[in-house]
Amino acid sequence: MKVALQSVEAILVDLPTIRPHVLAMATMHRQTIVLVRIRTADGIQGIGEGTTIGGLSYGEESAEGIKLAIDTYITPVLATCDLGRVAETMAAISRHVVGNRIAKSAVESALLDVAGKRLGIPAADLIGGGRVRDSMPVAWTLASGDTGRDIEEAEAMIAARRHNIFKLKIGKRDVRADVAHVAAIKRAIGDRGSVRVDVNQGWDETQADLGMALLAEAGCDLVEQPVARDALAAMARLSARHALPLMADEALHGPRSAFTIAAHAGARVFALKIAQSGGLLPAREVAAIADAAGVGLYGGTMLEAGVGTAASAQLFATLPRLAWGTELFGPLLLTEEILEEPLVYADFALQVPDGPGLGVAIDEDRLARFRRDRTAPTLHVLGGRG
Ligand code: MUC
Ligand code: MG
Repeated sequence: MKVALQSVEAILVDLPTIRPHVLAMATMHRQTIVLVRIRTADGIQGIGEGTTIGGLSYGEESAEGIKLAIDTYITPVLATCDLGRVAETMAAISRHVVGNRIAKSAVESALLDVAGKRLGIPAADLIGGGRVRDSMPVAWTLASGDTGRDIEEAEAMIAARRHNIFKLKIGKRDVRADVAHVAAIKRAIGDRGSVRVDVNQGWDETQADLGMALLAEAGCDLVEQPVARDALAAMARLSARHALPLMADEALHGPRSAFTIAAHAGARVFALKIAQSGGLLPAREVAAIADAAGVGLYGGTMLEAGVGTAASAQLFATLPRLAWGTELFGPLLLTEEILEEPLVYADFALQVPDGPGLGVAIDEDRLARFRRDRTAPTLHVLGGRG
């Protein structure tokens, strides 16, 4: 029987961060997430999340644009679809909406939540034939902007057994100053943790050559997106010249870009993100391309809150190879929890929620407190049962 749409809500939610998060292109003091709530005519509610970083400074989609794409262009397509058929619904959306991968990922997550709830199984069982792991390692990003504070933060994380993989945000300062910062943190942590960097496209190829050579000496394990996302030839040359693995992040936009990067040996590792890929299903295709090409996988984040993090975890739980772990720490960077039950982080890992669908529920009181349109929610209500 066709599963018809009852209503769609795309809700902007502003959540403060626990400290300023300093990236090469922006300093975050809060995170804006877009929560999507899809209700079906037969009474099931699915939730999804679309989130980006730093307004429009990271990519082409902003939180406000994600909401607009869903409200104005995706909702009318959803109204024509059998929502029980997730892949078919997403294909219909893609016929009408080009790009807008984060918006699509949020909607696809909500549809998988609906589908899982209908069948009483986790989303992982729908998309990948089930889990191959119940928990996954989680990195923490040190990005306070201050070396001493970052070391204190790393020490506290190790002591609490929460994280022992650290990603350092660099690319804003002179290369040597950045490497000195990384080297100081690695010296303090020693063998108790892995230190990696994310340059967020901050370098040109010459700077990257110098940076990668110095970072290797400093004991860094991985360099994420050192050069511009469209500098594929430079990524390939850097990958060929340096033993230190280069990870593609901003360069990845779903399966086709993954194939192109892999075919040109532009990266040794992929930062796999459901948002950047356009959903869990296309992200799984990216993972398959990586596996076939011998490219390592790292479970990436767009610093989503609980819903997007749970959706990512549902996918990452199904991947046979996840050599570099994940960075699904988004909810821990926020001062406010909007899930009824927070995700569980313990022993350096995130536990995969095991309820039906995404396995998480929204705390409605907290959502009401932090949604941007506290007085006038946008709810698209469509016809009755169909
Ligand atoms: C990015 O570029 O990888 C992920 C973790 C973090 O601190 O920032 C993000 C975005
Ligand atoms: Mg990155």
